[in-house]
Amino acid sequence: MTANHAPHEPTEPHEPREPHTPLPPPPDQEGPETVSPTGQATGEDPARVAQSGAYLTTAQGARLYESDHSLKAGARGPVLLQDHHLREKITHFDHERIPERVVHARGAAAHGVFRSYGTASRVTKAAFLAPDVETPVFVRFSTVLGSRGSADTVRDTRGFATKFYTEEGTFDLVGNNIPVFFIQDAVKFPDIIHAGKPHPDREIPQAQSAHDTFWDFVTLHTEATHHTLWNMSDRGIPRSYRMMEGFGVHTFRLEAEDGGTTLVKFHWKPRLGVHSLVWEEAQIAGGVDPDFHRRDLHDAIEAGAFPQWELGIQTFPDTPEQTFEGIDLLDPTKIVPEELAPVQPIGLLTLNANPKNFFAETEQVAFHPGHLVPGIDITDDPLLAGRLFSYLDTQISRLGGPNFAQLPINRPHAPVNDMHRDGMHQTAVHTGIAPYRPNSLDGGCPFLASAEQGAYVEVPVAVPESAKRRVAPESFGDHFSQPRQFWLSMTPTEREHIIAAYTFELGKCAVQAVRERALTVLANIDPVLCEGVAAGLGLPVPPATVPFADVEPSPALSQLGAVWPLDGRTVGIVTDGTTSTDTVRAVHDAVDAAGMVPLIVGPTGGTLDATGAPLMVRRTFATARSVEFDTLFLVGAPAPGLDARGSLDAKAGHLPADTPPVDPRVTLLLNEAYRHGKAIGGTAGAAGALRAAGLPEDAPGVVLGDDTGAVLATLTELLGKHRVWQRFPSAL
Ligand code: HDE
Repeated sequence: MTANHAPHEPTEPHEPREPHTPLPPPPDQEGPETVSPTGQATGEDPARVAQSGAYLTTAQGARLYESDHSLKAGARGPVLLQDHHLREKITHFDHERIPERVVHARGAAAHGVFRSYGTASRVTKAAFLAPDVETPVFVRFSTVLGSRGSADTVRDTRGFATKFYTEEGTFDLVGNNIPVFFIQDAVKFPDIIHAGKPHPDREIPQAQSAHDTFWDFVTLHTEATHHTLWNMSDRGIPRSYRMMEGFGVHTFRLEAEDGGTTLVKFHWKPRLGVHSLVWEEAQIAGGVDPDFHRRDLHDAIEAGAFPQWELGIQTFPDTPEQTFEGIDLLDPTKIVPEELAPVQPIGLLTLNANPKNFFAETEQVAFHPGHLVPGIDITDDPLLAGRLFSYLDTQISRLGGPNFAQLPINRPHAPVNDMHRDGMHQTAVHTGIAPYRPNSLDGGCPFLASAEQGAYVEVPVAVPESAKRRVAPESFGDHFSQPRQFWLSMTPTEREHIIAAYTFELGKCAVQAVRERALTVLANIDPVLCEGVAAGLGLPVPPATVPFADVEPSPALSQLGAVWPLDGRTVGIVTDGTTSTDTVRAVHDAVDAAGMVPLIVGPTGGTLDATGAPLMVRRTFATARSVEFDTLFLVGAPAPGLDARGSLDAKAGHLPADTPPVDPRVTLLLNEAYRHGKAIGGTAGAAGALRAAGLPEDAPGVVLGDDTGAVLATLTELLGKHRVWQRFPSAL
């Protein structure tokens, strides 16, 4: 038997023949220890047990001598039913899939750590929020509507669910990237989801809100207006999971050591800022790289550009009214503007390890807003109440029974002694004979804890005295003032994007009455919005049916204006295979040193070695598409060389005579990057490629020159603002 491979040692091209023990999982990927009912470790980590020994075996551990052929009556005879290995292998395969999540089916996740600043300790006794406590976390991001295999970049809300494995038990913060929700009462959840999901007859469209049933529902049910407006804004198409905010949405109640309570809303603030795709980019990415966000998260973590978010809270006095500045804190369709209640940072989340097995971790992780720890309690938000039921219930059908908390990714890091027994997929071997209490036969174990010993004790909030009724509070009836506030808080460019999004989505609706009703809703938000969309649809502008609320804009809602770090941003270094590789390398290394990801794009695969030291090509003109790059740097004169294709463009006669032939794929790359507001830099020789693409050299955000350091410095500055916003002229 040989020694194990070092983890990254290149493997041999042929199948190794000599048996050796399987590689152990890297330390950060080991599952937490299994703990018995009496708090003792119950043996080996199942992740290891699942793959031990050097030989291929049946599920029962019998070694196999052959696994490529079924057992047959002779080489050409029938396959025999007695082939237990065939039957076991196929049967297991037949059951490999579990039901996908009914919502949030498409997701990507990462491991990380949360370090608390301790600033929350004045309002909560939660131990993981005490100063400098580090808590392991697992975070899953998701889209809502699409199936497991749907594209990442669709227009949708994104899930942002965090599992904190605290010493007092697991706390799940199951939030979204949009701070409000479509409905105010859980009983409406099947309605909004049925409306958003594909039509039940043809099961289309996939992962889209641009269809009649969605718009039918949200225009009849106007409490959805605020969330829908956020969806139609750039928030609906994030550039990256790393560049989204997260929100707990509901108001929670924190309890301090002295029993004092505070109402709070949770916010995640990304260190990289909040950035979005432009719609055409999102659509192209949906085709050329449906895994765009999943890949981005994975690659950033692999490259060591660990994404970070600050967790913050808005705090409000816990008054009997549960309102703040007139805003009903129990209404999940309302925000509290940050200008009224600043977000106070309480800790830092860093995602630093990718899952090793998608199914075991990302797919099997089970979140639940009812996973709470002492110091964090719920409020009477009626949407939250329904969620407290739904998440536990859904895991039972999705994960096949009530024992899903035993799956490695779901196991609490606190000792578990719950007296639950048996059930489907029970993997613990419980000991003792008295899983009930009170008992004397197991020595009275386990014991109840007092609040001082860390028991979860609900805050004894008074319940309002009232008759049972199926009604909502009056304040829940205001559906338009905050959508108007959001609209007024947007910059002209963001407003243009919103108008374009509504026009696209409603343009995809076939039913005229739905489009007309949608315009009536928009008329109640703002006339400019309504007129813009009506013009695009070719429909008359209806009058508003409610008076406009007198609201102040909240500048914190706009994504534009600030300058952000560039960690993990992708720079496409496009070259032609004839330029000195030393020049290309210099640009590559400078990009790398700036914390960004340099990707060399060449005419073909392999190595560039025109002059200078050889350099590997990472993308070719055939595999590169603009959406992958945040900015382009053209080195040399890409790309004469592919004469046959390149000269086609020049011959077409629409270019100046001195225009060099340029590969049309490079032209496309440049055109798309330009249209999507991306900065484009290059050496002086790249001017011809820009001309061939019909782009002016002096356009905003285009910078050429042979001082590559200076060009990169300008590109970096532009990229800090995310896009060259001047390329989106706005009439608004
Ligand atoms: Fe969810 N939601 N939800 N939701 N939700 C689920 O639980 C549900 C709501 C959110 O990465 C399901 O395990 C109801 C708001 C995220 O695994 C299900 C209602 C918010 C995820 C469920 C809501 C969310 C889910 C599907 C209205 C933001 C993905 C699979 C009362 C605060 C978690 C599952 C992951 C998933 C029910 C509304 C966020 C069916 C009934 C509001 C991020 O239980």
